[in-house]
Amino acid sequence: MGRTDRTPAEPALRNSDAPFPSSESASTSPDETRTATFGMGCFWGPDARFGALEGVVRTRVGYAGGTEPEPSYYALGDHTEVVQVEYDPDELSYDDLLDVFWANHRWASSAPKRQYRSVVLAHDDEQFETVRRRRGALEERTGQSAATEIESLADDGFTLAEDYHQKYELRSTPVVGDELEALYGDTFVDSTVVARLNGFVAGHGATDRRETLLAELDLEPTVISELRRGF
Ligand code: MHO
Repeated sequence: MGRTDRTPAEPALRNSDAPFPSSESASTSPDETRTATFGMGCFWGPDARFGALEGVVRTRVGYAGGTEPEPSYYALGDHTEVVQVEYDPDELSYDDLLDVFWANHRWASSAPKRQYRSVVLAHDDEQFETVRRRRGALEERTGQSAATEIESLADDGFTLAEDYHQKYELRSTPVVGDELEALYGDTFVDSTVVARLNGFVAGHGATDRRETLLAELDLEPTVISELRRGF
């Protein structure tokens, strides 16, 4: 008796009711988050890169920017692989995310396929104008013209990709991927801890942040040592 059936927000954490890793934010959970959507080549890499950033609450990969109904990886139609980043605006700005976006893909040449094009899907007019201004400044600074397209994301414009594409780096880490998938179940994709670990195993994030998160994890020693190998 006395037990509750409440599902812990982050089952891998020692304090598994915590919705957010304590070391990552002064607040336990941001009241308000914002979302940004970027196409920048194969979505596996950006999923990890953004997931490692302090202030990012969750990442998801999917398909957007086309008209084909119900796209999937093998029936993409005119869609593009994108990463959707949900973030705490008190910790990160949209401009910070745009810095990461342009610093980490080939924006100056058009991609060989529409699947991998450079595109920002703006969630509102403010984002749209910010990207326009920033793209102009980038071109001016570098003297190169940017292939990056700017479009408005329709309300139903994002289709979540198949499970096996979500947090790909972590999923493909031996032992760890299976363990975390089993532990999190349906909440794997939306977990902040899983997003961080996906980034950290891909080599992103500072050592002290990786170690702090490791110390908060309530996982088998074999899982921890596999994670550490990836770090
Ligand atoms: N790395 C793969 C692309 C996968 S991505 C989800 C490849 O080189 O074919 O598009």
